[in-house]
Amino acid sequence: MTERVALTCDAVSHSRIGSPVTCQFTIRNDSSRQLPAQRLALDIHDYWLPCSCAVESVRPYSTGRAELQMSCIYTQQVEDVPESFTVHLTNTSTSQTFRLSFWTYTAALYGYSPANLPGADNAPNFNLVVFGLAGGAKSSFINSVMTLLSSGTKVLEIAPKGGDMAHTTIAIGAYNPPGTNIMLRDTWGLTVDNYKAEDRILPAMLAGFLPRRFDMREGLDNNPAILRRGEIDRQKRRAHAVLFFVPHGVVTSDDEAKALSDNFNKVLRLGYNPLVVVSKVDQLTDRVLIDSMAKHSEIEAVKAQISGKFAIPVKDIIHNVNYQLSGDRDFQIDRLNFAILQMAIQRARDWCSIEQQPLTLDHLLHWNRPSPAWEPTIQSPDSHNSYVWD
Ligand SMILES: Nc1nc2c(ncn2[C@@H]2O[C@H](COP(=O)(O)OP(=O)(O)O)[C@@H](O)[C@H]2O)c(=O)[nH]1
Ligand SMILES: [Mg+2]
Repeated sequence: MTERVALTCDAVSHSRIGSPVTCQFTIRNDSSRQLPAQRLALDIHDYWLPCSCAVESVRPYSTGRAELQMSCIYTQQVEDVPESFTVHLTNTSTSQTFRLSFWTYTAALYGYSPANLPGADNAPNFNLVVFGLAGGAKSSFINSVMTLLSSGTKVLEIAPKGGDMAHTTIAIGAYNPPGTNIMLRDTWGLTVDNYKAEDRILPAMLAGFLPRRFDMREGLDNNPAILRRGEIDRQKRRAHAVLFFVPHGVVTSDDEAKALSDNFNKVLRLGYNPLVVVSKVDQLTDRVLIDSMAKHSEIEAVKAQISGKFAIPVKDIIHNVNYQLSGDRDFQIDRLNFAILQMAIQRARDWCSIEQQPLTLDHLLHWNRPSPAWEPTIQSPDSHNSYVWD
């Protein structure tokens, strides 16, 4: 007799990747015979640990319930995460595949802390500075990460993102996904007119001297009080890794490419090996939305061009796609941004694993002005109560 048994998955816990996922099932018996007590088991898979749960006997034309806790094999990587899983009832031929429509890939990240790493200087968080061209999708990336590290099903929009000048990031932002040791620092976008070679704003920012909400247009030439205040606890804001956002179209603009190249080299001289993120690659191919981690020829071609132009190994360049509209989470977008975040944290850990020479106040005060020392009018640091020194 073929059993007339239907299996539906009613709920999947909003789990973080790496931590167990709890799924609730309904077992409907559409036959006139009692369904015996049995087990509901996950099909063998490279990503999941084998697991099963008890299913009580189900009377004719009735339903039963089961709850399965699925844990991943801890050595598995983000690339291995499947988008769907299959379960079967052990005493019948019923088997069903379900999609996991969203994921939060974060258990591994929650374990990371800079504490005890010699170069971290007791900083509580990994400070990941999101830098790059204005309109390069920096703030959108931060929103993608805040969504990724949340446990909900909806896309979050926390960092103000652009589209028009009024919404472009000017002040420094700092975003700490709840429960993590990650602080994403949003910055003023690079254009052909800012972050000039003689400007100390980027070194001051990376060295942790500048607070959240600091308007980066203000500059520092008339503002040494900020640097003096920032020096007190600069180690907790000091950058541990820099993500360098390059929209794919940059390869067509020489001026912007030069500004990027100059600042890329400046970041290198300041002791960081930036992770280059080529953004908005959905404009190159839609296929990235279907398999975000695969190699797509259009994207690989742009990576090769950028690699040649900036002398960066292709393996240090990763692509990015963000959530565009608030709505529901997406497996492929989460998956790709998790990979970016994981690479950035690895860079931060590498950076922290060696004792780093901090840039001093003296160094910043004398930035590009060897002598005499720069000492313009002193302002009171209290004049900017809105600053947040976190
Ligand atoms: N096509 C596409 N557009 C994006 C993507 N990410 C961001 N954008 C858009 O690019 C514009 C600039 O984004 P924003 O995050 O403000 O850039 P920022 O200046 O670097 O912070 C906004 O209109 C975003 O909606 C993406 O992955 N694909
Ligand atoms: Mg921005």
